[in-house]
Amino acid sequence: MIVIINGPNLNLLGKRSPHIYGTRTLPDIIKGVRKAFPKVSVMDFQSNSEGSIIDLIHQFGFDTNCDGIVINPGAYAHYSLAIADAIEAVSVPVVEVHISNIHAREEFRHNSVTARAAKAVIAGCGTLGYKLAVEYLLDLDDELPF
Ligand code: CA2
Repeated sequence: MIVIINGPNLNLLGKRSPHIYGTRTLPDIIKGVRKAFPKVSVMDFQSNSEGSIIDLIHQFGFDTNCDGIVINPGAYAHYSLAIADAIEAVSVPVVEVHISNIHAREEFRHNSVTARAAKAVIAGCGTLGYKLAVEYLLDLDDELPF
């Protein structure tokens, strides 16, 4: 099982700012992931609240049936030490995804405090990043030693 968690404002995807985040809505993106991995059970959540995101990380982060968590923390990536601590605390591997290339944007987006705790980070691949993250998590058994 893979869990996908999307943070604040990502429920607005496809409705505004298509030049930055594309035209796909969040349900479209999740549908695309399920279609790409038909044998994998994909659970998805979106929350605008920091505490709920932390609760989800705790809920699935110790679940032996969970192969990994894909998280787009949205703007929380840039300052939520609480979400960073939650990611660091859990045993399930976590991949952080950003749709846009945060390093090519405003300076305040260049740093991700949550990325420090993640096993891998994907940024700037558009909504394809979610599929790449799932592929990586499912492939972790063949991981290279770095
Ligand atoms: O690139 C990403 O995926 C981000 O995590 C998206 C966040 C942003 O704060 C991060 O720096 C990078 C913002 C999500 C807001 O999404 C919107 C979508 C449509 C319209 C308005 C906001």
